[in-house]
Amino acid sequence: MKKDVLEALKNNKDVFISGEELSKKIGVTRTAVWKNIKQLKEEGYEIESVSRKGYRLTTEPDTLDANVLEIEVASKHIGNKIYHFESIDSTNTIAKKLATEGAIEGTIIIAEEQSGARGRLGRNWVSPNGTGIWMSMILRPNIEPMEATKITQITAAAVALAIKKVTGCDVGIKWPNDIIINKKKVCGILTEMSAELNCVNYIIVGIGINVNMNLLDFPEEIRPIATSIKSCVGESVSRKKIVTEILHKFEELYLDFVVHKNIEKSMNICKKYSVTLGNQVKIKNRNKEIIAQAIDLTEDGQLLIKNELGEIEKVLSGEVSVRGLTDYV
Ligand code: BT5
Repeated sequence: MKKDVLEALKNNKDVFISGEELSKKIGVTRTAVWKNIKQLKEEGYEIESVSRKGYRLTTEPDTLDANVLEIEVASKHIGNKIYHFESIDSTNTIAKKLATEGAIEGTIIIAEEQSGARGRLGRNWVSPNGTGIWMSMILRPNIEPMEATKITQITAAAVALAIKKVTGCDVGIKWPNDIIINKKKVCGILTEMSAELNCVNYIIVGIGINVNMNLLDFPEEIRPIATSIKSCVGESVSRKKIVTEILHKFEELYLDFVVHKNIEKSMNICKKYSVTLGNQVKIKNRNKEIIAQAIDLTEDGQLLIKNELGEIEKVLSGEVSVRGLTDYV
């Protein structure tokens, strides 16, 4: 019911709506409306109340509360169901559990803080409380397991566009799973999958974005390579706006791919924002390290490189560092 009160206030932003109107709209007593308004105020909503005029929502807190996000995202697909946690080990782990239990495509898991967040290859992902976006999406695309790399590219494209639109920051995509601002990593994407030989059961896409932390908030070991949106903008930015924009953009590009089999739009965005293409890269795979020139992305989301012998090779995965970025060692 709190969600209904909030939705009605948000739909009438900047104008007053009377307690009577609210109670009729939602189908509850005026006392119940008042109690919910009181609760919303305690949660940080600034709601003006004037006798004979009613209530008016003036300021909203930057909460990632599931009710609020569901209203904001207002999608029947990506974001149709949102779970919000104060603190959990990893949104990807919870997402996997929910997917195994049958959660539908588009379910989102989001947390204020993660205690055991993962990067690729079991690496650690720093996720402090309240300052970032730590979320996972459950997807059930009807694609071949080999195509999962495309989902990472679609996500990178959606995140880059969303950050650019909400903040105006100059973003770059470092193939395959990083978003870069000012040569440093602002976001990492972790795509995990459960599949049979020829079909995907589910894919979990984890997205970690440093939003409102100051550089000194990062542990010393990642300070040289990590940045936040706040450091770019100069002030705090609404996480809710960024999440909403990501989910909208992702839904558009993802449906283009799974329904219309069109990946071109996403790949063009990945190419346009790429900080990898045209640069010298170092690729580490198991014990091998090669230096090459990154020249293109394939339709499948793989990287095309020209090695030192002038031969063209396809890179499917692996550690890629790009000359000019802070993690190039
Ligand atoms: C990634 O791995 O970049 C994928 C990160 C995905 C995190 C999200 S958060 C929500 C969801 N739930 C999870 O448990 N995970 C996902 P990789 O490319 O392997 O990069 C990991 C490396 O990035 C680490 O070894 C550090 O060097 C660096 N790193 C760790 N935390 C960082 C941070 N907050 N910002 C920038 N760099 C970081």
